[in-house]
Formats: sequence, structure tokens, C-alpha cells
Amino acid sequence: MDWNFILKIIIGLLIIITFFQVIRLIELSSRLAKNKDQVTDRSNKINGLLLLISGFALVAFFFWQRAKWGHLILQDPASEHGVLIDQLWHTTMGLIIILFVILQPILFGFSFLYRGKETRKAHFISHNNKLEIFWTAVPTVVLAGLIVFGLIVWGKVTDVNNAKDAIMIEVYAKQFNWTARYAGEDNKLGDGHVRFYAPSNPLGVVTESMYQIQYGELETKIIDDKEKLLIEKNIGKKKSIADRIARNISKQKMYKAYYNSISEEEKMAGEDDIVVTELYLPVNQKVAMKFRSQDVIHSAYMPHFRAQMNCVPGLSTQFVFTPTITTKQYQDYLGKPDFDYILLCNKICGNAHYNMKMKIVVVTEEEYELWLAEQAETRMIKNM
Ligand SMILES: [Cu+2]
Repeated sequence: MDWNFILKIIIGLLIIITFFQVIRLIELSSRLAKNKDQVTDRSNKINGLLLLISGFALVAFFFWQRAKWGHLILQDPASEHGVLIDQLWHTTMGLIIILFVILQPILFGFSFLYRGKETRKAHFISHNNKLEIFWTAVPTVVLAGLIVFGLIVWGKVTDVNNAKDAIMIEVYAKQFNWTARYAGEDNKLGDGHVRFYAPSNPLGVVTESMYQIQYGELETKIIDDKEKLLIEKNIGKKKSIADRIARNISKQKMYKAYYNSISEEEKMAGEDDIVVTELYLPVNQKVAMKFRSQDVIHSAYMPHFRAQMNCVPGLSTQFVFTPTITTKQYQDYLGKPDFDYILLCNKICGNAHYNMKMKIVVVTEEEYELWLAEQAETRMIKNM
């Protein structure tokens, strides 16, 4: 335990308590002095000065923390639209900072300058039309400008129509990891369904081969159970085996019905899909990501690409972006040879949420082709 830290906290608390006790003492002593009107020119001056000091301390703290912690903000964007998002961010932040630096000194300065005085009488203004129009119109125009700017950027970022020539990747979320699927040679992702999930088929991809394997596995289980049922004597155990057989038969029926409901083309599309646990992306090429979730809502957040999309069970969401800087270039730029781009979950989805992340490697076109060929080969070997 850090006793030094605890001691500091205790001292801090004691100082606060002392401060309030002193204030109480002053109040009580003034009451004793039969000073009924406690607001005096002197007390107004003290309060005004305190406000002035705290106002300037606030502005000073703002600049200090920017100087001190400014380097902790997100590093430069590494995607095409990320530059736009950052422009939007900088415009909004810039406006806020300018207003803050102008308005805070005015707010606290005026409270000091125009503090109450025995000799001063306040004006009474019921309202002023010009002033009302001015302070309604200016924020309206500025905020409308920001919103329109934001909508234009959002429209560009989520324009799915420009995704036709993009590399198709599916990102699959589940508690608590990510799996990805490349569409393979045909650049078409095969159908996926959560009911087809199995340890050997983590994305529930529905293809002829997967169907045959999973249907066959159930068949073997049913035959085994039927044999067991013949020799089992215990009535309770007999019943549980019979239940299991019934369950597997209905599962088979469900597989068959779903399998027959999708087109031949979709079944074929999944055959060459490549499932991976690390993402490789070629630089300067459009990537279309489709997101699915198996259990709860997750959010795929790629901070360096300024991209984020919710992954919702039963729904397919998507996002298109173009990485512009390779991992190697970014490492050189940061001077950190162990830097990696990352995709992480940005929705608190359960107890291992903090650890739900996937590495992203941005490489050159040639390196990407090489990696993809390697993955396709491993896939072939696994399927043999
Ligand atoms: Cu999650």
C-alpha cells in the first residue's frame, strides 16, 4: 500500500475541514458582533477577488494541462477519411477553445468589476430584443455550420456505394474475442448463421462442405446414442439419451431447412472464405468491413483509422475505409518499433471486455498478396 499517497489524502481532507471550520468561526463571530447585515463592501470585495483568482486559475490550468498531457491524445490518422474526422474535431475544439478563452475572463472579470457596493445601484432591464436576437442567432449559425460539416463528413465516411471494388472482410465479435473472415478469391463472403456455430466453424459459415461435416457429426452422435439406448438399463439414463437423440434430430432438421433456403451461389461463396484472428490490410486499398456479433452488442473501434462500428446480434453493419500508412511507416514515424494498429471493443460487454482486441497489420500490396496466399494454403491443408 502506498502510505505516502494515503497520508497526502488525509492532509488534504484535514485542510478542507479546517477551511470550513474557519468560515464557520467567522460567521459565528460576526453574529456575536451583532452585525446583522453580513454582506458588506469588504465581503463583496473578498468574494469578487476569489472569483477572479479561480477564473484565471481555471484558464491557466487549461493551458497547463494541454502542455502537460497534450502528447497523450490520439496519434495522427492512418486512413483517408480519418483526416476529415480530425478536421471536424479540430474545428469544433478550436471554436470551443476560442470561446472559452474569451468568455471565462469576461465571466469572472465582470463578477469582480461589478461586484456589489453600498453606493452602487443595479439597473433593471426586463428584456432587450436586439440582444436576444444576437445571442440566439450567432450560436444558431455556428452550431448549424458544425452540424452540416459533421453530416457531410459522416455521409462520405458511410457511403457504401463506393465499396464495390473494396476488399470484403467480415469481423465477428463474441465474448471475448474477434475473428475475421476474408472473402477469398471471389471477393464474396458466404452466408453465416449463428446456429451453425461449432468449434470447427467459429463463424457459423454455411457452405456445402461445412453442412456435410456438421450434419454428419450429428448423424454419428444419433447412431451412437441409439446403440447406447438399446443396452442401457437405467430408466432415468434411458430418458436422457432419448431426449438427446430427439434434440439432435431436430437440430439436423433445422440445418437442412436453413441449408436448403440459401442459394447455390451463396453456398459456393463461402467455400473459399479464409478465417483468421489477425487482420492484414494492404495500404491505399479500400476495405469494406461487415460486422456481426454472436452474443451481445460489441463495438469495433480502430482508433488510428478513426473508424468505429457497432456489432449487433442478428444484424449486419458495415464500414468502408482506406488505410494510408503501413504499420512499418507508422512505427518509424513514432520511433516505436513494437507499435501495432489495433481493433478493440468499445462497448462494455462483460468481464473480459478490456482484453477484447485484435491486431491489425497494414502492409504493402505485395506483402498482402503473399500473406493471403499463405492463409489460403493453410486453409486448404486444414480442410484436407
Ligand atoms: Cu465486446
